[in-house]
Amino acid sequence: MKSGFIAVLGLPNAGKSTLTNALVGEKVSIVSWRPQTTRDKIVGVVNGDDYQIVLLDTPGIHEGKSKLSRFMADEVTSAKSSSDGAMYVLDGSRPMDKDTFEFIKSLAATTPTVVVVNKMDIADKAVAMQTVARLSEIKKIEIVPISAEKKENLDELLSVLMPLLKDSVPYYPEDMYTDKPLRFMAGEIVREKALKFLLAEIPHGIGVEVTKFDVGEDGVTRIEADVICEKETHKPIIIGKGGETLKKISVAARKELETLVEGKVYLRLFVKVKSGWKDDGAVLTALGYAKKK
Ligand SMILES: Nc1nc2c(ncn2[C@@H]2O[C@H](COP(=O)(O)OP(=O)(O)OP(=O)(O)O)[C@@H](O)[C@H]2O)c(=O)[nH]1
Ligand SMILES: [Mg+2]
Repeated sequence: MKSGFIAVLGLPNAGKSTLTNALVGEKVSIVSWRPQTTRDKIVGVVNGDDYQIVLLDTPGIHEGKSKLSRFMADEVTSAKSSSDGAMYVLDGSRPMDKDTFEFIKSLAATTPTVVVVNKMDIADKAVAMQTVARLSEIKKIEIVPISAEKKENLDELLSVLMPLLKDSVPYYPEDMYTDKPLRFMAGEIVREKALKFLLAEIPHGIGVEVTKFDVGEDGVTRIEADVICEKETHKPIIIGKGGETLKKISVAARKELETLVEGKVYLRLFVKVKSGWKDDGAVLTALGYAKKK
């Protein structure tokens, strides 16, 4: 039996969470077309007959000054330091910049690294080949072109991840594919739908706090959550004309939550303004964006 922790690293929007979900075969991490979707280190467990890979999906690396940005950066550092190897995910549809090349080079010097060239389904082959050619200058890395969205070449990816694992019993029970409770997943699903239905810059300023998560004797799961935004002017935009936008978010979230809990869900969303919440320790703790002791 071989098992190991693999940190999933890369720039915002590269497809780290899409890939994590594809390998796990379950949705453990939310996905959106906007950068900086993932905020926490998310565990996704891949079980095979004789192996277990514990993926640590991470927030895309970006510069930011808020306490939330620092929390996100710490989550990446912690994933890196607690893993046996790294999977660096690149958006293969864009030319690789010099900083990324240097980052991968220094990563590979300290950690067994597999570089994943993702989005091959939409990539210009010449651009992707150029990236692969440049990367092959780096010693000791494996390079695998894939499409996470289309689930292409994932078997090849798994086979190059195998040597990064250690002889070890599995870390997680076979039926456990993530470590986060349903309550956390509920907040994330609401945030994913908010990212989907809201325009412009507002989504980056959104946090979701689940204030109630009860399973009643009638089997119905009652969930209440606050959608937190930064500015008074954002509130009517999130609610929408006649409550239309919030309704869209709520309906889409409820549908997915019902699949997740395998039962009926009542979901109530409230919009709250908390200016500067990304720097407010108490709010960050309530949202789970604080170091666990
Ligand atoms: N065409 C195509 N799109 C992809 C692929 N993988 C991911 N995407 C899209 O790329 C966008 C970003 O995907 P995510 O998985 O959220 O990216 P991420 O790296 O986790 O982003 P952050 O959490 O913000 O760091 C989404 O719109 C995905 O649907 C792929 O293989 N092909
Ligand atoms: Mg992500």
